[in-house]
Amino acid sequence: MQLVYSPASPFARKARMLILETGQQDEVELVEVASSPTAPNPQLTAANPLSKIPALIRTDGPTLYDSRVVTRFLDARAGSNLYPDDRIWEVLTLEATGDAIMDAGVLMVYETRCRPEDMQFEGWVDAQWGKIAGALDALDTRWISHLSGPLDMAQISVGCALGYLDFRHADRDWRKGRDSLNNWFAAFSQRDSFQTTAPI
Ligand SMILES: N[C@@H](CCC(=O)N[C@@H](CS)C(=O)NCC(=O)O)C(=O)O
Repeated sequence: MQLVYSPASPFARKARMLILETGQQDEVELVEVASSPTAPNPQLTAANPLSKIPALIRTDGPTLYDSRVVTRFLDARAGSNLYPDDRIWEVLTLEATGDAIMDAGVLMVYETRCRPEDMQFEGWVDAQWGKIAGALDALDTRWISHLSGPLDMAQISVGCALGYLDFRHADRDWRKGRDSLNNWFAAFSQRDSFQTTAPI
């Protein structure tokens, strides 16, 4: 199998962390591409018609895309139970929260990187940050007990989302006023799988 990824992508990082956590690194080759909404990479488009990273090319079935599909497949394949039945709806909702933080954070980057300067809209960028701030507050006040439980895909998603905020939006200071989330992330970010997949 091949995982089409970019080192900066938080969505691909979810899959890369899962691969390391479940010991599948010898079975998934990492194929690096550079792509953007305005300059899609042909190799990526061949794997995923939406030209979005990541995609998992399989030899025995169709290519999978959307990080949540890729991670669910790789988890099932390894039998690693990162989507445990007994708390599946919480895990999926929390994973969706992490993914939505990434979506908004990536869109903020695209606004300045992909749009001509005279078409950029600061109010729209701030509105994306508003979504992120709301999600961070929810994580800080409602989800710490779940985040502190046994490792699951929700924690990996939230960890990758916070790592992306540090990577691209450090100036927004997401930690301010969110001590519980900050403390959780300080411990989570010590994992080898997190450190090995740091964005560049
Ligand atoms: N929902 C998708 C989002 C993936 C995504 O937006 N990836 C970004 C890179 S971080 C991308 O490929 N963007 C290109 C585009 O939007 O055209 C997933 O979870 O895989």
